[in-house]
Amino acid sequence: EQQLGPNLTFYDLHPPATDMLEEVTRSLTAPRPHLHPKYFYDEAGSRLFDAITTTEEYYPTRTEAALLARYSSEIQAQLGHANTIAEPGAGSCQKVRLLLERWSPERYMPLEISRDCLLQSTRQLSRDFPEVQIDAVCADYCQALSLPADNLPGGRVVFFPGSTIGNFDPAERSAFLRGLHHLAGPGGALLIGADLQKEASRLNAAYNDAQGLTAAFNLNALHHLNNALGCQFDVNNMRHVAFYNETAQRIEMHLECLCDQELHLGHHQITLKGGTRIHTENSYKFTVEGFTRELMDAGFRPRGCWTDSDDLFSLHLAST
Ligand code: AVI
Repeated sequence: EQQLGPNLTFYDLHPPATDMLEEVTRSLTAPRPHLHPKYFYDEAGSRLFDAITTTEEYYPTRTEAALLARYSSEIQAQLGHANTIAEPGAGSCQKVRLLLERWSPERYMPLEISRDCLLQSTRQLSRDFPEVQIDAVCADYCQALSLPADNLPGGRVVFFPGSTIGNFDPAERSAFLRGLHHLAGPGGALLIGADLQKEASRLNAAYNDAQGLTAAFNLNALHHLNNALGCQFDVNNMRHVAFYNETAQRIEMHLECLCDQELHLGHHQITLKGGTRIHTENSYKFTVEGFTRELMDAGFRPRGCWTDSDDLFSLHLAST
């Protein structure tokens, strides 16, 4: 525990370093080659993601922001007094600013695996919100979710925006929602964003923007692996593929090899044949009823749901 400013405390839970080489080797040599979406987010990837959120086609971020701006007081009324806002995977801590302004909580607890990102964003935040105590926790998701749930009066509001929940597969998702229930603690609540099912054309456009930012974001995972592991992906001969899988109700992103790719993974050399697809992300899309059911299955009591007039995106409030 380190005091970094009058209202900024830093807690380092020392997230365990994963063996990236081992993990990537295993997933690229699997019968269906895949990569975990976390590999999108090196520095360049995080910048590309921010750029995606400003494109015309990618509606989730701005639609959710508009919902938060429009309904923040209604949500607060449902909540009672929100003493603490906890945010797993807080990243740049941008989205929470509106809630800090409007709800004036006593404490904000961002949980983030990237130490640099956490330090940078909370230093600025603590200056902008001198009246909010910021407890910055460097931890990975799993550690974060098993933190001791102290009984703060009025409970804790867990904020999980962006429909990041859609990037978890169904089994992981239900375990993760249970983890969020634990993190919120007794008398706590969850405010979570979930992207909604809609016409395939709209979804396909959102993941195939005309500027090619989503393609660059997907391909950047390979630059990341080249830089970190020296894999020698020939990125110019890989192609971004994204489509809505209606049966599974999810966007799938893949990277397709346009020719054979000879990869160096530590002491091993592997070949991915031309035409092979590496599955890099799923982004599940929900119905209000379906997502409400998932919240209930994780032990939450639904308190409210807000959607935009085009039913693009939903914000759900649930109590523990
Ligand atoms: C972070 N996550 C919610 C984004 C999504 O839409 O699933 C990641 C993303 N992938 C492509 N574009 C954006």
